[in-house]
Amino acid sequence: MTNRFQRHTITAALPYANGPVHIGHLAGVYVPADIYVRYLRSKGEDVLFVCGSDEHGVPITIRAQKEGVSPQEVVDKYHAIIRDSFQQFGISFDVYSRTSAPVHHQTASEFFTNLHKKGVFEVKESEQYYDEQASQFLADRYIKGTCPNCGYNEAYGDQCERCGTSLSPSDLIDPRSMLSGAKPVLRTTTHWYLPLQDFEGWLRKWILEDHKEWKPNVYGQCKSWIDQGLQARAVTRDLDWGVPVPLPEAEGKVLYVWFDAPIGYISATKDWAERHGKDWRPYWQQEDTRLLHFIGKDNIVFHCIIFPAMLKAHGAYTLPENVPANEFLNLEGNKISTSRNWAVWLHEYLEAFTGKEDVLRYALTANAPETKDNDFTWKDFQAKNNNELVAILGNFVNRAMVLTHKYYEGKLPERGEIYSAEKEVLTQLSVLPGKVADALDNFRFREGLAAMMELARLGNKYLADTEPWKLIKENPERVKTIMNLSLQIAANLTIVAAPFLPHTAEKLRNMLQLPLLSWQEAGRDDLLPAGAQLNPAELLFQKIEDSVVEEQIQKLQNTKIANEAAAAPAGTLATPASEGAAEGTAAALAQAGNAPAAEVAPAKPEIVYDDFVKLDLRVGTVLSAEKMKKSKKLLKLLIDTGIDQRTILSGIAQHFEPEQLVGQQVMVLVNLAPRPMMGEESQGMVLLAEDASGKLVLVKPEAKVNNGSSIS
Ligand code: B3M
Ligand code: ZN
Repeated sequence: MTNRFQRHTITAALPYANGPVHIGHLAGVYVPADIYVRYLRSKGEDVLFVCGSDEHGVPITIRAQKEGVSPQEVVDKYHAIIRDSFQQFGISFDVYSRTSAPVHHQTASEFFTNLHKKGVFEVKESEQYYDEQASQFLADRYIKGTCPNCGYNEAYGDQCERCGTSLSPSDLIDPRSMLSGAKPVLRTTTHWYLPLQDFEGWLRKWILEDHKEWKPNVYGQCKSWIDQGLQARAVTRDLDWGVPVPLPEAEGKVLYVWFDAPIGYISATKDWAERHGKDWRPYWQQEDTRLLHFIGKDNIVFHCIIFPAMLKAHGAYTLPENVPANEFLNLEGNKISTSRNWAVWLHEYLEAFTGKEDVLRYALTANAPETKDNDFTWKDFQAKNNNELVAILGNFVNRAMVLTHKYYEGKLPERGEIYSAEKEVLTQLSVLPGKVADALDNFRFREGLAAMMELARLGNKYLADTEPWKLIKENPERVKTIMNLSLQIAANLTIVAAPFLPHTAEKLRNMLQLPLLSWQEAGRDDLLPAGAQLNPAELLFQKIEDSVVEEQIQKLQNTKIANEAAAAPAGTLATPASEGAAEGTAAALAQAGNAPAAEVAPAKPEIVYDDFVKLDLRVGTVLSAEKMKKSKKLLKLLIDTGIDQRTILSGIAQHFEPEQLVGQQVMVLVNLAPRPMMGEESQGMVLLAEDASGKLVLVKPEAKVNNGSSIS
């Protein structure tokens, strides 16, 4: 980095507040950004780290509609969940704001007005689908119909979730509105467009010539966009959730979410400044500010092309200096998917692995999808914990601490004569922090982490090679040197590990009674003075047993089974997915009664007997049934499964009165992973049959049998 910069404004992509965040988000964006920020702060740089929730856009309105609540309620709920998860993982934002905040509406509105007054926008008419019954234009996601490719009749206007084909609403056979079910009609509407083609020459020079240092994945994507030729993009939408377009002739229109969201970085900065009595302007409007955007690869065009074009058109703002985007993280060999619940959700991890926040930070950084997509597996997670964090870093620190307590009552001994082993250690100690720094300066976080671990390995090896526990009798002077030097390594780790493993570094500082030291101190061999008193040793990491990761693997297995069941278009199972998933699956929405059922569900692909026996199906009796306050669709059932009494939430409220069900025997899938829904947990699924008209009936044993009888 050149020193023409006085401060850094570092942004991390604003997560959509329509669901919780998962490990893919953490690995791709928030952990690398946080490592970088902590590293800069440790060097004493002026850094502002901003983020917040992206609270506009169609997915949020769809979710609200599905849950029967307002969009504001949806974003309030997820904003809090996301903010808390980040905080617990130690993602050290200076501010975590939100785009439904007044400061954002005002900032985005003013930004639009500024560009409008400059005559930047093109205003164009186009034809768009309209729901005459609901008196509303329909976003692509609000239109469903039959996929022209595979015949699936629950395909969305932008994509078929069955075969993955990208669609536009006019491709759908028999399109219907998800608001009213009516056939949508085409109507003329007016929108404001950002003429990206006018910025093409400038973008070509600014990125392709002046920013050749950008990561190859980022540079390559930009080049391909620019080479294909840029086109005007609509920055307004016909929708009633978002920042209203500040023009009298634009009644009923809002700013497109991708127009307002990046402005959210500026609003978040203002939010921070207001709370702390600071000036936000230098962080955005001075040439000596270095602006960096940490994002995932799907956001590259917005941050490298569209937002810079907006900033350039405005004129008062600084442009990003770099956009270190990452590729994607997969999970156990499959793409992470919110709608298929194929994810490790951070709030769930935090519950299952309390106190192990740094373990996930470590595993995700070691496997960060920096240059290509990468895979997260629970086995690898366990191995990284047990074989690296416990066996190397934890073991080294523990041995150094325990021996010092044992031999010297926890007081750091003086160093004596230096042998060749010590010489080597001293050389490495002076070199390794620089290796970490060099990697971090170039956004190579995996390499930085590996160099940090080299320092721990160095210490571990030094103790293993010199065996002070054997020398203590014959050469006690040498042991003093060994323990002193080992603890100097540990002291260095408080600095060098801190960006990666902040909770661990803090624990270590407490053990060593060290304050937070700056990066410039790293590499020194005298961070702890002789005679310094250490606190008692504490274990930094604990082994993770097989059973613990196997439980997580099983949970994913159950998700897979549930997904396969839910993939049936008109579903014969009353799946609770419609309330649990962060986006609606097609099947889930069919359950919600938005679409007519198919005549007969198409056959599913063949399975083997082993697939079938994974399902633990039992006969149970409904003990009680009640409506749920916040949901029109769900009934809360208490079921005696023979094994236990459990709560199952079933999306059948529109088909049964609760009292009809009490006392009935039903068939229950009992080993489906529990799912949280509307503040309750559903522990299984009740089987139902659905006929062509969409009517649901219970699947029951032909004669009364004991609860818990298994079905095979
Ligand atoms: N919310 C998309 C995403 O989470 C979007 C990022 C906005 S950054 C300004 O992938
Ligand atoms: Zn299809």
